[in-house]
Amino acid sequence: HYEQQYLDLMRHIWTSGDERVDRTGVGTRAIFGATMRFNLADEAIPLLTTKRVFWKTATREMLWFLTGDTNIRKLVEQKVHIWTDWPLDKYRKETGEEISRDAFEQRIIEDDAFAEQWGNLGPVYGKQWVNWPRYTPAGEGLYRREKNGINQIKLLIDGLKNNPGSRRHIFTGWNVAELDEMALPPCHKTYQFYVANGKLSGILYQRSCDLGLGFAFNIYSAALLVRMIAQQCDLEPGELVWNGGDVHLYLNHADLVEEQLSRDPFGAPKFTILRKPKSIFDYQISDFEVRDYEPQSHISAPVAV
Ligand code: UFP
Repeated sequence: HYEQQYLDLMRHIWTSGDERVDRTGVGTRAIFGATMRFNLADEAIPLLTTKRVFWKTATREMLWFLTGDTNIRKLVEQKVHIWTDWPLDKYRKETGEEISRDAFEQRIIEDDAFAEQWGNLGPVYGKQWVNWPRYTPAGEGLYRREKNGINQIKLLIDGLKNNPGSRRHIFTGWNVAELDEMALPPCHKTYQFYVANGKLSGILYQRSCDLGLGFAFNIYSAALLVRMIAQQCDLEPGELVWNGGDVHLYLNHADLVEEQLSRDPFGAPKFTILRKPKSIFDYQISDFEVRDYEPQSHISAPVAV
């Protein structure tokens, strides 16, 4: 089963990973460098089956990335809460107000000025993906920042269509000059693509992976992206290769690890795109269907902020 490699990695890290003090102060067990491979042929989709993964939430996030938006408002309006903790934490620290998450999100939805001031995450993924800053010489050694940046996703699709054999099908969120301004520097930081035998394969390089929580989302999202790009380029989906850098389990995820490792993976969920939109930027949540997904129950665990 495709999920076995994930469970094996989880067991390995939990039993023999390095214990490390991490940025969040929670502490982790970690290894450095890991690879997993997932076949995407025949509508296969790497959704974990040993716990429920909220694939619609991940899909909404991916569509939000592709719009270039970096304010949580549009996510919160769709009841996607995955990015709220960072701005909420900042708001509490800077104002001293002990606002609940629900109340904070409500204000983000209702109050334009509040959303503008507190809902921004800085130039995270979407901004870099479709609007990477572009500078042009303005004389006397000065440069001007252009209004429209570089759309890496559009360039990627054009490249795959026009020059499939290229070894430069890459896009990245890791804009070194702007890391300081981001709520969180990109975790799924670099994507590379490869065309052979009418199939599109992708590699995701993830510099930092919370294997208990983040991974389930990240691997599904990467597969979704390969599928959308393949469809746009009239290719079949090939394989998804996942490369992790610092792959870790948080020490307060003991219950999650124990529960998940007691379960056996089961079944083969199928994923279909119901329509071919005119570009990669025109997909809607209703375009995606998951069938035969009968996961075991959701396992909740604390997120380290
Ligand atoms: N993390 C993921 N996947 C993501 C994401 C975050 O696993 O898509 F946004 C986890 C990895 C790490 C933490 O535990 O969040 C980010 O912290 P750091 O920047 O210190 O690596």
